[in-house]
Amino acid sequence: MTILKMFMFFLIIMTFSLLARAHGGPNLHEADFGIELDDCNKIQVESRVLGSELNASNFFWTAEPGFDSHADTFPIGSSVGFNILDAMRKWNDNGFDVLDPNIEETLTISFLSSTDFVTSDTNTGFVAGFEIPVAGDGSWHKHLGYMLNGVGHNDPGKGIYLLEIELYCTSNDPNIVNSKPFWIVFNFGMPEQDHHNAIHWIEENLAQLPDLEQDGYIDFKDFSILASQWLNTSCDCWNNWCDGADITENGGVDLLDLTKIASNWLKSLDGGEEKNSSN
Ligand SMILES: [Ca+2]
Ligand SMILES: [Ca+2]
Repeated sequence: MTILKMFMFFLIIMTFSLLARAHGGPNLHEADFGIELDDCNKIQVESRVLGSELNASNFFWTAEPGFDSHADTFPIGSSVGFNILDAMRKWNDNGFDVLDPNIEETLTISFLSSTDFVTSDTNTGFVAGFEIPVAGDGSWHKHLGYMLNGVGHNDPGKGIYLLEIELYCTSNDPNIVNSKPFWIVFNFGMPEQDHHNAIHWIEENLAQLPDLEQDGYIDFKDFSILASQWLNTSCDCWNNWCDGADITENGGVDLLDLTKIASNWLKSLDGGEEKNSSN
């Protein structure tokens, strides 16, 4: 099948999948992120998105959600760290807008150990976080602190704020692969229904987003990667699920994966449609 024919086929599927798209109910969990390693030693975070609450009476600070793993998950002597993957974003009722750290709110992530106090702040994009050693039994159960900062000496504005992070492990024997991106959605002063809606939007969009070439938009570039792997049945975690084209991670690139692209066609992170195909 040529790419053009396949694309026509794809447009038909897209029409049907959009018509059939179901909307589930809100699903808010406020517990720790469970973490484990998969067969390829990649860090798996059990929930891709969790909610958290911030209050002025607690200085816009929280230590929830935390992280937890079983014993023997990580090599003893290694450390687990995190990276901030993007600027903080704020819910706009349809998606999330990027915040400018020079004139809008930022978030400080901190950890106090017996010997050290370490912090990392959100900025305009990627920020390397910090590492905390694995416990003597190979587990990693930690609660980082999260503080929402206003501009200058002002309190932060009410809103629903989004933090995107990943986890990594310093072990190189075995080599451990970074987690997928995951999200914490902080609510400061907004109705709980709005918080539910924002978390639900992440679950329906970012957590499922088949952004194969990772530019924040689902478009023909992503479709082309899927087309180049079409009907490949040897996808596994060792080849990164056929370069991501096996979106469902069931071993093959087929109609199920094509439907995932179709149902997210032209979606972007701010909830709007792609403005320009060169973006
Ligand atoms: Ca893309
Ligand atoms: Ca698949």
